[in-house]
Amino acid sequence: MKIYLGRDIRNIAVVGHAHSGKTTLIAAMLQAAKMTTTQGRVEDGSAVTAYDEEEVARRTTMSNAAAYVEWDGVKINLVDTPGFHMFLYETRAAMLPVEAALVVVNAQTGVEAVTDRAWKYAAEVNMPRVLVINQVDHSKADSRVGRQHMIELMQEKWGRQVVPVQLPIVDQNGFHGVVDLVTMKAFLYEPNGSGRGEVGKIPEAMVADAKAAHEALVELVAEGKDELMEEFFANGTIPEAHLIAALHEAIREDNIFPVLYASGLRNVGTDHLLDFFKVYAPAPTEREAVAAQGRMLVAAAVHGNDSNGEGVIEEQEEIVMRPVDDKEPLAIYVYKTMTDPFTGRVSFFKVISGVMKSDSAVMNYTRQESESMPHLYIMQGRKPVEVAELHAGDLGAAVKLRVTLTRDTLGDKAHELFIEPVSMPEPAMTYAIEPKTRADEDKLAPALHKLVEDDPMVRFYRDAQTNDFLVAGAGQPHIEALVSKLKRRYHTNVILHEPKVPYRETVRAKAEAQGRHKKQTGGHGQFGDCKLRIEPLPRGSGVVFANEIFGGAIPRQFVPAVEKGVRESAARGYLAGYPVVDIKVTVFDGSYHDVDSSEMAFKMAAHIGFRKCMEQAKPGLLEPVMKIEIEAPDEFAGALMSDLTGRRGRVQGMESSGVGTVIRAEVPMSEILTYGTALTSITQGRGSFRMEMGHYDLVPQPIAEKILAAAKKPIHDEEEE
Ligand SMILES: Nc1nc2c(ncn2[C@@H]2O[C@H](COP(=O)(O)OP(=O)(O)O)[C@@H](O)[C@H]2O)c(=O)[nH]1
Ligand SMILES: [Mg+2]
Repeated sequence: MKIYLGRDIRNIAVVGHAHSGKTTLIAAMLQAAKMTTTQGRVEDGSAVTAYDEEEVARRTTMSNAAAYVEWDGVKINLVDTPGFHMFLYETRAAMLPVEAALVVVNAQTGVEAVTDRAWKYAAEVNMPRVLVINQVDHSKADSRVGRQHMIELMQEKWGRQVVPVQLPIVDQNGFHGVVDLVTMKAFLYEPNGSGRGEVGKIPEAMVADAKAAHEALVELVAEGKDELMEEFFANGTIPEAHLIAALHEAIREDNIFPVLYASGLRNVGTDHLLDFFKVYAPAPTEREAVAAQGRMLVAAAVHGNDSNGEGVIEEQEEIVMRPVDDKEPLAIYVYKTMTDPFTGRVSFFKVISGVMKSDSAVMNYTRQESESMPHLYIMQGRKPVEVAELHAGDLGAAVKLRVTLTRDTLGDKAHELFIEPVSMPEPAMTYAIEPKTRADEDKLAPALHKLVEDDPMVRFYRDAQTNDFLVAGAGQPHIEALVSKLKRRYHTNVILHEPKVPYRETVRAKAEAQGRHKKQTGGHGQFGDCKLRIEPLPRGSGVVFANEIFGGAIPRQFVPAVEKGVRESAARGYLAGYPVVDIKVTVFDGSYHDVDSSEMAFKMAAHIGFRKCMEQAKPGLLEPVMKIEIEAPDEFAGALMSDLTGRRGRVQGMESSGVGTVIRAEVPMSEILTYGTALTSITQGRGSFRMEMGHYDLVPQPIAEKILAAAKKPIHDEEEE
């Protein structure tokens, strides 16, 4: 394997709505560059970037994957991303290791919701964007949206910087070529699927259109650049070399978002995409220095000396700007880990700076442990290909690392820094899973542990009260895939239970009550007495305890026992055993007995006082309300809205792109536990959603009554006096 320098590398994230054909397009590019012998297909699991058994079974990408193409002296690293709403956090994370996004737009359906969202993620980090209208071969391509109209829609959405740099050649033989509007050459493809085009003449019928489109492009490129403008006005055009250089710069600076055309399935135009990346996409070394959090040790001479008179070492944090350069100290960032049944754990990383050589000893800054990497690889899907070194800006992988997890930064021991990871949403849904047999129970925790390490969105833990295994993730399909992976890969069978709704209890009024615990058993008695006040606090306040005892009505040493009693009672719940939250409990009076008072007695008194307070303070049930975002083709918007209303949902906003609609709403968690199934049936499988925890809200009384009746928690207490 040839060694590539940063300037000869391109890192591209391939993003866009599910089924726009991203995975197929990558397979086609690999085929066009002869990296594969036959073109991989998503249908039979042979597409290079769709190897995960769950993704193959579901025919959809759920996490990022990497591939590379050696093309005419450059290496193009491609990161395949999911196109489903629920997995958008992965798509967002893919922006970190790349310098450009290839935004794939389906020629049949136009710009769909996830494409637009991915666009926004790219825009947030000023990522250069190249657009490809894909599936142009499809019989329905153009018929729904229309080619010119598609460009107009995209310009409306993303600005007039969206400009074609190609025209597709479509005639009675279907889509079989593209016209390059920079060089004004046509590339014609054989229908054999090899992906290689030949230079030909622009079809007669297209000459006028091509000329007009060329001029529109040239004009936009020249805009705001005086020398180019002058050249343009003097000669009516710009020399090709100047145009190429200016277009490269305009793309790098987000002044132009070029539009190309392709068919992944028929492999038309994909070699030209590779050419385009080579010439126009920025190399990693062209990007600005990467901002990272650094840590410096400074001898704090000014701040004084320690007893030995030596300078005190002080730690300071600073923002480090690290240029993407071989001469800088080594730093790598892990953007993904996966556990492959053949290779074991694979850590995918980007070389931020310096040169990574095999056998380097590196420091994992995040975990503060050393890590050795005897071998370096680049990943072709799941297949590691060994390399000797990787230069600043390249993407690579290491296997079987000891401590390293996703989002860690590693590198040269002496130059510690931390790359800020892309933020992750909290898991939206928690399911209880139950091992089927005793043997499954033993295997479950270690297996889950491995899965959790690969996917930062998954959490698993044991419920302290019920001892259930709980697994949290992005949503139903995510958890289902996990369960199925447990079975396939770790031979662990579990039953997936409906998620439990983490209800809470609270109070709606202020109340005061006395708790008295008095018992005479034989000689020694027990005596505790406290007066408590309970009052509501704003959502999210938890339990606040205050002590307003004056004059020793309760001796100071017993106050912590009162607090303990209050907190225990609150955790145990009053209505149905759900924790009581958002309350302030104040102990303001009480009495004691010299001999019979004890911590135990005061704790009991607090339990009693707490329950009495609750009784009068208008207790209520709180439920989690989720923020949900649903996207589906426009025609389902009405049905989705009325379904949401039936689920006590409150619609917060709705946006339509002309082909797809995004609805944002707040819906109580209990009403959308199995929303995935409902959405599939309402939208005939064409909708997707994601959600996250929103806030807690009071459950309306009639519904609360039903929930409480169903919970039927036994009233456990030592209410006695
Ligand atoms: N006609 C046509 N179908 C395509 C093309 N690219 C992908 N498909 C089909 O669209 C479906 C989704 O493709 P896939 O690559 O998995 O899309 P992704 O979700 O964006 O990765 C598959 O059934 C593909 O065979 C194309 O260029 N033309
Ligand atoms: Mg895919």
